[in-house]
Amino acid sequence: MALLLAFLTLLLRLVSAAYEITCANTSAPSTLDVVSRPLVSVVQFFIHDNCSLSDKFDDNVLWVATWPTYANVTSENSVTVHLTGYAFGAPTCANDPLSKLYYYSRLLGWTGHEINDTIEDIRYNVMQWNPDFQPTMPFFPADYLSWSIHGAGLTFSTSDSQPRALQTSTGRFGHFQAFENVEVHQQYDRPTLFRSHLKLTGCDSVYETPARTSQHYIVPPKGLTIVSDVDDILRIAEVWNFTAALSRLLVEPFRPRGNMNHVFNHWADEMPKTHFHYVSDAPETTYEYYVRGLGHHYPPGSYDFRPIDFGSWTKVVSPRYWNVRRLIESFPERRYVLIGDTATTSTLTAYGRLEKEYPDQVQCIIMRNVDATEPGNWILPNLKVLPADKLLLFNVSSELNGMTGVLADIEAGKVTGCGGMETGLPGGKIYGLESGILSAWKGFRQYVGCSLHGHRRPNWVHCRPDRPWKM
Ligand SMILES: *[C@@H]1O[C@H](CO)[C@@H](O)[C@H](O)[C@H]1NC(C)=O
Ligand SMILES: *[C@@H]1O[C@H](CO)[C@@H](O)[C@H](O)[C@H]1NC(C)=O
Ligand SMILES: *[C@@H]1O[C@H](CO)[C@@H](O)[C@H](O)[C@H]1NC(C)=O
Ligand SMILES: *[C@@H]1O[C@H](CO)[C@@H](O)[C@H](O)[C@H]1NC(C)=O
Ligand SMILES: *[C@@H]1O[C@H](CO)[C@@H](O)[C@H](O)[C@H]1NC(C)=O
Ligand SMILES: CC(=O)N[C@H]1CO[C@H](CO)[C@@H](O)[C@@H]1O
Repeated sequence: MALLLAFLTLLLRLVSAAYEITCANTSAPSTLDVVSRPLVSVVQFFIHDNCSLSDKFDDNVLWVATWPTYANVTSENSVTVHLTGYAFGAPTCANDPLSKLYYYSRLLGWTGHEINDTIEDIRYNVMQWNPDFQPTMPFFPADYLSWSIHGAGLTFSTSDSQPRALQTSTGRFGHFQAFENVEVHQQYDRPTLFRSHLKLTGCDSVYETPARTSQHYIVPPKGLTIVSDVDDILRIAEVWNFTAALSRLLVEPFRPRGNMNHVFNHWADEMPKTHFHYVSDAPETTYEYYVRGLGHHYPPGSYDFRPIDFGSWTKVVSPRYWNVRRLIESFPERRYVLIGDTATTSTLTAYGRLEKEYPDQVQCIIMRNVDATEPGNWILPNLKVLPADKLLLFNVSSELNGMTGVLADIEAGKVTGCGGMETGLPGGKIYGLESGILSAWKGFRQYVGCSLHGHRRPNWVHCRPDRPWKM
């Protein structure tokens, strides 16, 4: 009887709880929206169950989240700015450190770790790293536990223009994306920063909607753009180890990988006209961690993340491809060097496809061979999707030391491809279909076998990250 009651209560909360605030301009749901709704409800329930519904918004503030983007020069005195981000409301409880620790330790529990006294452990450890750990610290951002703002309009303004409405409104999970024309009175020969303000409109007047300052780099039509993935190439993430990846993302400080920060900063010093664009497939709700960390260690640049938007299936599946494609279409006369690592399969497929479709723009693909340095990695790369004649594989960042002059030549249009630095595909270790099947099986064993069973897993499931774990 009690079980039935609990089940009914759960069911009721699943169907009744839509963790969203609706404003004036809601859009009709896409087919994918409708199909994914039951799954989304379950996920939302698990995300929100520690924050009571009455706790909604004590402060009644609806926020806009956004990150540095790019702007292309459209004519002599105007640029087209890429605007993207999401709108959210953070319930008071989402900023409560204890609630954050509760969610974090529960996530750890799913990876198979004993969580009896983890809350105290984590609290202790977080304090070690951040003695002034405050509820507002980026650690496990409130955005994760936030409510989405559906159907809000946006106004855009700059220091010398009046607010005007964007031709878009926020989607079901708060996501928005638009291009907007801005008048400028200057010529640009290198990426140049300017600021604008975004403000939500069309929501109930009980909510406060503060304006958010956003940053944009005006990038000239010609030159070199370095597009880079972030996880396991620019920062230590260890995406193949769920426990480590989770802890690195949610509690540890951002740590650059290898000496890639020195390599990038050297390139930026030597080639001040180069544009850097950072692309991650991490959901956009983690943007603050990435923008803060990369901003601290790497040259300034623009960003793209995985949009929380179920508008179309292809965009859900391959956000990296669509993000870089949008960038190339905005600057069709620029040349591109794409950087990533072999443990992120989405990078391999996206880069391979982009090179096929934009062979004149995509000059060189630089990939870190993760297998050479990280024995724990079980993800097998399908390197065959990459063009052998434009591929530079490296093991450690010192191999990129001779690259600066080559990049300058690519920028100047003096050389094509990787300017003679190509390594081609390595002999022996190339996986085709085999890579998909083997990775899927190993991934299945790790995530389903190890993660879902928790610490009660049967002995025959040999879990690689299956060790007692303390931070
Ligand atoms: C965790 O807590 C349960 C119940 O309080 C207890 O039975 C169990 O022994 C504890 N496990 C560890 C490893 O402390
Ligand atoms: C509502 O959104 C659509 C696009 O999503 C836009 O064309 C329209 O102008 C918006 N209407 C209002 C009143 O903001
Ligand atoms: C600027 O970017 C927009 C959006 O991608 C694109 O439609 C337009 O063609 C670009 N303008 C130029 C001059 O390349
Ligand atoms: C990179 O590592 C691979 C092993 O994964 C090795 O075969 C290769 O020789 C290494 N390359 C260099 C330049 O050290
Ligand atoms: C996974 O990460 C945890 C925590 O950093 C570590 O203790 C464990 O040894 C890792 N497992 C592997 C296989 O690298
Ligand atoms: C708002 C709220 O209910 N927070 C609770 C979330 O769970 C942790 C651990 O059980 C509690 O300590 C918080 O008070």
